[in-house]
Amino acid sequence: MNKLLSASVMCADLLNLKESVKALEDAGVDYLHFDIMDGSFVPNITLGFDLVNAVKAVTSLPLDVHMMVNDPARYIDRMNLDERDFLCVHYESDIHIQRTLSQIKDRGIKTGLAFNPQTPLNGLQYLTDYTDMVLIMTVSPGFAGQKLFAGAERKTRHARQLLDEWGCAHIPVEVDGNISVENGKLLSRSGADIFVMGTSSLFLKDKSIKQAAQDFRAVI
Ligand code: S6P
Ligand code: MG
Repeated sequence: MNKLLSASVMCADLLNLKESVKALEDAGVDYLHFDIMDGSFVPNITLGFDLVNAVKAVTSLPLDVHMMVNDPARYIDRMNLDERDFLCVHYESDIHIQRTLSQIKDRGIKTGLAFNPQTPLNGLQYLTDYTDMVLIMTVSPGFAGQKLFAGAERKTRHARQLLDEWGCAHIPVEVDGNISVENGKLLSRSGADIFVMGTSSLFLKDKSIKQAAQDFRAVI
C-alpha cells in the first residue's frame, strides 16, 4: 500500500490559512487532517464545520476529518464531504457506531474508525464492512505536542496483523499523535500507511513545509 501524508491543519498558521493550504498542496501532502473536538469527548475545542467547508471549497486535496466528539452521528451532514474524503469517528464515542459508520457510507463518504490508546481492537472484527480506514491514536486525543504512548508500536502492528488476518489488507492504518521522523519510520515498519503530521514533523521552525514533507517521505 502507498504511504500517505495527512497534514494536521490545527497545527498550521491559522491566521494565514489560505497560504498554509497552498504550501501544503505545493509540498505534495496527500490529505488535509481536520481535528473536530467538542470539549466533552476530549477536553479541548479546535476546528469547526464552517472552516472544513471553507477549505473544502478551495482545495484540490482530499480531507481527512477526525471527529473527537460524543454522538458524532449528529454532525454527519454539517460538512460538504465527498467520496475522496474520510470522515473518521471514534469507536468510544457512540454506542451505535455501526449505524453511524453505515450512515456515513450511505452518503458516499469514506469512513474511518478511530481507537484511543487503551481501547482494544476486538470490536473492529465485526465492523470491517463499514470501515475504509482504521485510525490508531498514538497519543490520548485532544492536544498537539504530546508524547507517543508506550504501546503505540505494538498496537499499530496488531491492527495491521488483525486486518490482514481478516482479509482486509486493503484497509489502511493511520497513526496520529507525535508522528516525528523517528516515530514515523518505526510505525511505518509496524504497518502504518497514513501519517498525521503536526508539530512533530511538518510545522517546524527551522524547516519549510516542503522540506519537512520530503524528509519524512524519505524514511517511511
Ligand atoms: C490530537 C489530534 C491530532 C493532532 C496532531 C498533532 O488529538 O487528533 O491530529 O493535531 O497529532 O501532531 P503532533 O505532532 O503535535 O502530535
Ligand atoms: Mg487528529
